[in-house]
Amino acid sequence: MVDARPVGFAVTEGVAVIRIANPPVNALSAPVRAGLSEAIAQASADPAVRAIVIAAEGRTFIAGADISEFGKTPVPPTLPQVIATLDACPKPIVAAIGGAALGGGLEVALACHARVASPNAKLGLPEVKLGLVPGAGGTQRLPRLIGAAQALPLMAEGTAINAAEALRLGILDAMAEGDLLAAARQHVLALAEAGDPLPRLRDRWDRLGPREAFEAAAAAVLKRAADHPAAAACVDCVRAAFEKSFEEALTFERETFLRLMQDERSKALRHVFFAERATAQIPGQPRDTQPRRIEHAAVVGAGTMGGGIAMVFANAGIPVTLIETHQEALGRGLERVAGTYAISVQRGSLAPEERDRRLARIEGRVGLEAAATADVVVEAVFEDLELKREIFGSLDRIAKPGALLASNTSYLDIDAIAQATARPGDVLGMHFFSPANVMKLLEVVRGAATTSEALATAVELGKRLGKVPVVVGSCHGFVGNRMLARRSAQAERLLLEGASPEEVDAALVAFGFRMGPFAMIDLAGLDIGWRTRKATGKTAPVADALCEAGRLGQKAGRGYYDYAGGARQGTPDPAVQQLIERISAQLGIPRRAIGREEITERLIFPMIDEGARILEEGIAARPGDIDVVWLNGYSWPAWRGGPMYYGATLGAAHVAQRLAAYAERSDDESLRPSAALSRLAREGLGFEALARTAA
Ligand code: 3H9
Repeated sequence: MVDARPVGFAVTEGVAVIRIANPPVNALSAPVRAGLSEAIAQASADPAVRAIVIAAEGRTFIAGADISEFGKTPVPPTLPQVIATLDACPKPIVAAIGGAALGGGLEVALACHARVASPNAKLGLPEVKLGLVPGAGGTQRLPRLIGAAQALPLMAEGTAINAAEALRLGILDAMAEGDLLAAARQHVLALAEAGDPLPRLRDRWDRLGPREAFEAAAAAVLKRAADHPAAAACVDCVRAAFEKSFEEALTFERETFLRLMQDERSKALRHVFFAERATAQIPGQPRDTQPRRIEHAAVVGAGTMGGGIAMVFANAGIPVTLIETHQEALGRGLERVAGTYAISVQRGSLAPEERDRRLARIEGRVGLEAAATADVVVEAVFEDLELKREIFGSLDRIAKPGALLASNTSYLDIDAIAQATARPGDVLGMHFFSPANVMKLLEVVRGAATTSEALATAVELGKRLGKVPVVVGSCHGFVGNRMLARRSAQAERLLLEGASPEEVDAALVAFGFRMGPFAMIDLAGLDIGWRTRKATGKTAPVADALCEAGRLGQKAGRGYYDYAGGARQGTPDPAVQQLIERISAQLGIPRRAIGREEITERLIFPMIDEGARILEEGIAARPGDIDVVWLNGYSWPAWRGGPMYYGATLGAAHVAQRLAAYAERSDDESLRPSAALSRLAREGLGFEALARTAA
């Protein structure tokens, strides 16, 4: 019979092996903590036990505290209590680390007397990414092991390091090339036999290193993460190691951890953690769906986007054929790719040899016939439905059976594209975001006929490419751009009602975005939106007038702002203000001073409203999926959880009521709350109620 307890205990030849088995990642849930405490007590009391090894089943050692327990009433023993038991144990204990030892997992290992790991181990204190500090002694023990100046950046940035690096830093005592458990047993027996006082990190105040070195590291951390409360709290906790006794510093760390746990920013970051993982579950997908093998890719169109997508494949080790209609266009595309890699080499973020390996995986070819051997073809040509249908019609003839046929369209109808082939089941959207080799988001657009297998293949491929794939339904603009269109329309409208571009931008920066909408459009170029508007018969009076005046953004030296002399930071331009005022007058829109609160709400609330409609139509499966789209594709500030999470914290009723008031005040019917949002407001429901309706 399989032992179902989450902590196993077995003694062989004087060594007790305490083995954690809590799939999928051995998180330190309440039963694990209780089991660990009991096992340590049992091993301490058993005269047959000379030494102890803590090990774990599966691919991870321990992924840390159980994040799903956060915010709930703590169930004893708490992790600090378990670690105190470890610390007080009179017998030597070694952690046998196979796979990830993160957060509380590393804290357990640090409370042991030594650490032995397999080469695939990954160690880190990533709590800061959840808006927290390590809360079970990590801020005190790691500095006492490798020095405060070395330990601080690891926890304040939350980066995980590999076993070789951990060995170099002295976090690990030994690396096990072969049998990890055997190596850990050998190590712990040697400690027992030596009979020396057990090495406890709590006593190693001497290893903290010079205070000045720590303060210099602290200044660097605070400069990089000036507005990150958890990073600043890490600094305070490590500083306590110099100023307080070990016990006092542990109490300070615990209080800080519990205080941050209540912080709205940490709650939002925890939501992000689970939302990102939930996107992997595709609604309606049979559990046993097997993705197809992808060994060779083709990208049609060597423009900026196509070249970027080819780089994404090459970066992930997948050979790719970049296809153009003419040699000149192909040459330009390949040059652009080589130029982008050259910049990375210049900056030191890419080794020249690795650049060469990546470039060797990209083969340029003229003519669609070159797509014949590809397992996946990504079309990335101009946004023209007829052109795309023509290409897919040809691909249907050329591509091998079972090849995934994907379009990188940003807003066109996937079904209309799929119908140009006799294999619509293999057709879907793979919408990359610009720059494709940088942005994490991948909208995987499911057509009416797309098969589960094709969908699973695209999602699996997206992960292999290092992207965050989110499955969305087909509609104009899908999830991200459809919501962005609502924000852009209000940004334009706010200008006409009296706000300046810099006031609109400043409001979104204050909200937490890195850039406002106008600075962003200036960077991307105004012509992109202009072309789309022309193709779809839409207008945006201010943006159109700027384009007609040749103000196409940074690349033209002028857009919403002035970039005279090649400046990267724009300055307000009186000519733009005059142009806006002239259009307001022509359209008869009265101008007034508009406060920051109204600007922010009129930019953000219509997006939340659109998100509600997207859920009701089943275009997104869960509110969290929409959040993941905005977090990874549009730099929504992570500590605000995403638009739907933010909307939920305010409540649908509040958002709907404000939108209705703005619609009245501005005489702008597009601000009226949708039927979907109004229903939630009326019935006091959360956004997930809409997702259930759609399922
Ligand atoms: C902490 O430790 C605080 C302490 O300092 C103090 C305490 C007092 N809890 O990522 P995956 C789930 S804070 C609960 O897809 P991978 C995850 O939701 C913690 N659940 O796998 C998913 O569930 P589902 C510090 C967790 O192989 C499943 O496991 N630690 C946790 O790509 C698979 O996850 C961290 O922040 C957890 N801690 O990557 C580490 N971790 O299948 C967080 C995972 O239902 N974890 N789940 O969707 C990770 O970074 C990755 O999960 C890991 C595996 C690298 C371990």
